Amino acid sequence: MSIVLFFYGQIGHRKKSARMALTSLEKKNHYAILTINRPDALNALNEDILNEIHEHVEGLAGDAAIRGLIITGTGEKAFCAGADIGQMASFNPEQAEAFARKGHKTMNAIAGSDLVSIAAINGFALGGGLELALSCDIRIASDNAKMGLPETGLGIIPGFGGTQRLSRLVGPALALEIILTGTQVKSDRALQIGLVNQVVVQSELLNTAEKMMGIITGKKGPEAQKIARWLVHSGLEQPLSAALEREINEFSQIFSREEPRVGLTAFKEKKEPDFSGG
Ligand code: CO8
Repeated sequence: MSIVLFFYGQIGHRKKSARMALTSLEKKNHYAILTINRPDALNALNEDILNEIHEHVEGLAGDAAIRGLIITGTGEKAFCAGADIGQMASFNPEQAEAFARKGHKTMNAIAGSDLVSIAAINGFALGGGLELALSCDIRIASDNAKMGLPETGLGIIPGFGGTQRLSRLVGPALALEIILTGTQVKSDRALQIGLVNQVVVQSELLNTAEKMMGIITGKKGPEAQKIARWLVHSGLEQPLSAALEREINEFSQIFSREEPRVGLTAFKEKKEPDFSGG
């Protein structure tokens, strides 16, 4: 049975007493689904939403049963249309830095946690919305999704990690094309350039993300997955020779754990491995 938790925050332009859920968290078997609930502003990220996402991720990190996180947005129009433009309009440099740091803290919490993350992109993912998706391990988009970093058209730059995470994912030339033209990349092209892993019809989006997450958090060795994920991410910041050396080291170290015995023996005995013993 799934458990639904609601977090409440304040919407800037509403009266103080009027509070509504800005994000929701639904726990399934071994993963959780985090949904941004601000459809009237196309799920744009204000400080409250950034705080809530961060709290959810921190909370899940303390839940040993949960190994994965799917992030999506309410409705069929937008995953997230970016940082709250209204909130940013009056920023001075100090406020801009504080907001950028808050965004980075949230994105880094997702990327740096032990949770495997999938962004289920159900429509527009622009600016901070795409940056949120880029902080996830895997992106699955609906066929109506449009992704981009339109910030330079607003006279600002991507400030929640986009200049770095996008170029690492698709390469500097495509990242610069996307950033400097501010174009909205449709899902078929996003698939072509490796910005998303898969494109499905809107009605199948969450099912597809859940199915993939079910496979990931199902019958695989959780420690092996954790190490492999860490090697992929941390290796991007290292010279190849050092990253390859680290792989050898981790490969040898894993044999001091129980998981290889469980997995390799099960294969020999033609049984399903049971990694639940840890
Ligand atoms: N922030 C606040 N409100 C928004 C945002 C946003 N990013 N995007 C849409 N909305 C609101 C609209 O104002 C509108 O509200 P209202 O009904 O009250 O007028 C409502 O959502 C619906 O939007 P539209 O009427 O515009 O819907 P359309 O279908 O006509 O257009 C678009 C959809 C194309 C997505 C359009 O809304 C749009 O262009 N939105 C802005 C997209 C954008 O530029 N995003 C980047 C923002 S900047 C950013 O993310 C920087 C991140 C780093 C920050 C660093 C910190 C300093």
